[in-house]
Amino acid sequence: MKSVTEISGVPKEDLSSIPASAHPTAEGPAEVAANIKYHAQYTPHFSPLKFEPEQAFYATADSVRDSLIQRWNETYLHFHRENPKQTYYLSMEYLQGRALTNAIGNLGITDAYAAALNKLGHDLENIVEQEPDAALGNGGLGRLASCFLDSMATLNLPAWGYGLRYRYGLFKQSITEKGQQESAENWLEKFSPWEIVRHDVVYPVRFYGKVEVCASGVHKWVDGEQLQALAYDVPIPGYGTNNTISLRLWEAKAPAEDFNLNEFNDGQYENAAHLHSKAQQICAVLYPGDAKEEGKLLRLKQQFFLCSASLQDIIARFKERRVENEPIAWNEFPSKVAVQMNDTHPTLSIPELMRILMDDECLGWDEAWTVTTRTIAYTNHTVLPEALEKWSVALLTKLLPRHMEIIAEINKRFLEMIHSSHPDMENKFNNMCILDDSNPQKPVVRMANLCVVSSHTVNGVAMLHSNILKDELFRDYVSLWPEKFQNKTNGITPRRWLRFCNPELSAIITKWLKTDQWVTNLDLLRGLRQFSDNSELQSEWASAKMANKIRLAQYIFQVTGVKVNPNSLFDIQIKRIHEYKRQLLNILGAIYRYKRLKEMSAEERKKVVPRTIMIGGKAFATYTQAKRIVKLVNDVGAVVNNDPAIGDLLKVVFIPNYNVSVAEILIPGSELSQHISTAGMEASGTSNMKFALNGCLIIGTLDGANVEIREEIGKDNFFLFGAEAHDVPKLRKEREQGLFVPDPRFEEAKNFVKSRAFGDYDYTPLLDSLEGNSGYGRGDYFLVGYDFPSYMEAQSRVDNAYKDTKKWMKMSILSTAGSGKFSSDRTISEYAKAIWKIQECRVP
Ligand code: 26Q
Repeated sequence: MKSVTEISGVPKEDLSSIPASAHPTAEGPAEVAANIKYHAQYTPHFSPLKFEPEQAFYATADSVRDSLIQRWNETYLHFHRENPKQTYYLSMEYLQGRALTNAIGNLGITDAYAAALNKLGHDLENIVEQEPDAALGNGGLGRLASCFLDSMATLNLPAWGYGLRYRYGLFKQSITEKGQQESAENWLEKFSPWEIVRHDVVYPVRFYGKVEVCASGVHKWVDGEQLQALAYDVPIPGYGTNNTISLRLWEAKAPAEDFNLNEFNDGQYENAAHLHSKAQQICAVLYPGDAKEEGKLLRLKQQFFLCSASLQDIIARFKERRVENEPIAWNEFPSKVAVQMNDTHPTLSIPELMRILMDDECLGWDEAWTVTTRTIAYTNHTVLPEALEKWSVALLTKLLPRHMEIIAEINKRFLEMIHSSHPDMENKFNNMCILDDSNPQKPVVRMANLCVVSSHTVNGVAMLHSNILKDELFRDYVSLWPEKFQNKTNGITPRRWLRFCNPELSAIITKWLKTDQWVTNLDLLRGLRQFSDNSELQSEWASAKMANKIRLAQYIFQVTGVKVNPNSLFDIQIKRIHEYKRQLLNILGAIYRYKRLKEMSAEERKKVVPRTIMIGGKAFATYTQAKRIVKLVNDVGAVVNNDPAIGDLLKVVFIPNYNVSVAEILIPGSELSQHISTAGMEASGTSNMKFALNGCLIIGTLDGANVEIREEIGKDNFFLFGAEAHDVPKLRKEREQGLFVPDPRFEEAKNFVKSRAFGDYDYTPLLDSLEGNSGYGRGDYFLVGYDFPSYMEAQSRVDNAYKDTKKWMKMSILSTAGSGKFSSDRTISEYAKAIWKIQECRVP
């Protein structure tokens, strides 16, 4: 048989000279090439007769996987021997994106792989694009979890992640005449080279059943149905270290013996595999629609599945690592284990840990409670009432009868404690209790309250957000436990979000700082400040930005067919589509700009700064109002972009199917980005940090992490507008009283839409959300109208600043220079020190 590469696409040299031999720890180009060729031939996923980019990607990934597995084994062994306290990050979401560039970058073998692929007739840049995104998350919360893993590994912390291995990730978005369409994102269609299936790590997980009380008084959860959780480990390499940690993703499967061969042979195929198909449902999709009861039940099953499997695994490890033959010292559990809950989604780990300790390990309530509350901590990511999880008591009782008993007991004991120790707080019961039976027909469990009562630490994700938690949402608890509440301002990994996605700018930074240490010590970026006026740096900075803008323009043309001018101001808003994020404010601003442009004389138009407005993001499939916003952006684009009178002066582009990989193209090419949520509603935001780090200026409200970004980069370098969080309730009230007087420009923009300037689609329900005087979602709850004039005024400041290129470049350099604080390395160090109490455990 011919060797694979001899018959590949366009061989650059005589490929037959490259042996197909295994070099699992290869670091030089020749050995790497041989190892890639080895995988193409001996662990093929396709016919070995082909070596097109896709085949080359899988062979390359398999080769990188060799290096990862080696380090990952060493890390596990090292942690096992050292037995340090370890953190387990529980999250229903991880937005990992692609792994290849990140893996070879973190391992420091990018050049070797680029050279090796060249030898094999391929281009690294082209190969990495073959990889589908792993999108096991929605947005900020999932991406945060992924950035955290990168930092935990890089900081050599004994920590790892637990999640679910969804068969289909976040839906794929396409845009048609009707607006957003969703289709399944089959990221596992081919297979994932980055996971290691662990047939040795399997746990039973029970649903339904009943509670029996033994003669000893011990409760036992029995019967119901049992599935199995099977582990898939994804190695997470740190940057510039051997430490490689695990993201352990659980998959549900039915026990093998549950396949009924007799039924199958009898032709009853569906019955025979009944439990198998039930198991498949659990990890089928991220966020099953929950309009119906079935959807709610499935989501609850997913949450419990994650909690139960992870805790069994954590406890097994705790037992495995104790001194041989010694009894289990449960009081030491919290000095070996820290569990962090990413929002309330893994809350069931609280009653599940209690249940295991009491019912399986025979601890008493008090002892179990001490262990649980010293182990578990909770991060809150939202104050929006509709995003605070509530589960119906009926549903919990049916699916998890023993857990419901335990939750009720936690509630009862909490209320008794208040009654006896803080009788003055009894009037706060309604706010603080875990069980809410204000509607006796449908009592619910408030998961956030359960988390606050049962965690040793509760944190918000930006200073402003943490203060809102303390002053409003959790105010009553603060008087009970002031020490419990902390802030941990979010961060992003500088590896993915600067070093790898923006190599041009990275090289300039390294050159001027005379070190590349900033990649792991982002505060060093501050050193750029002294050069912010330097015209040589400014011109290098400008050319890097231009190169990235050109690349972005090409991408836009490829996915939308719209030609945008790289000399226009690139203005971007990318995030989940939500009314509180106010993409509607952005597009109404664009509509007003368009209308003005049309009314201008040719002479006036000459003074206008050309602008390309890009908006991207997915709307939840059942969120009708958000989908109308997507439709409006696309309709406006269709008119504006084809208006010959406007030309390059304005383009409005909707970027379809926004995801991590798309963000990696958009962010480096951005000049202005919009973070314009109604003040007090965005817990933190993390894309604001990514943009600022890449030298993009921000137009934004005093919300979430914007507040701290503005402080770090300097007030003069931030285009601030809008109401402040503490004014919002008063403004809403004034609105209810009919005191709001809209700005004429706002009326003009809305009327332009009403005039059907952008097509026949009926935008009445969307525009109506900006009218009226009362009620959630009506009466302009998100204050778009109130903030509009101040937004437009800030946009004029943007245009003026952009006319002065030197000034703009200086601001851009200062944005990057001021972004050091927003490294997830800083965030994770703070968690490690103040919440988890864990220390570095570096693999030699
Ligand atoms: C709630 C109830 C029922 C079903 C689903 C949910 C649900 C699901 C996902 C609630 C919230 C989420 C996701 C929230 C999220 O992504 N929050 C973002 O977290 C980021 C990281 O901290 C912050 O930067 C963002 O400000 C915040 O919106």
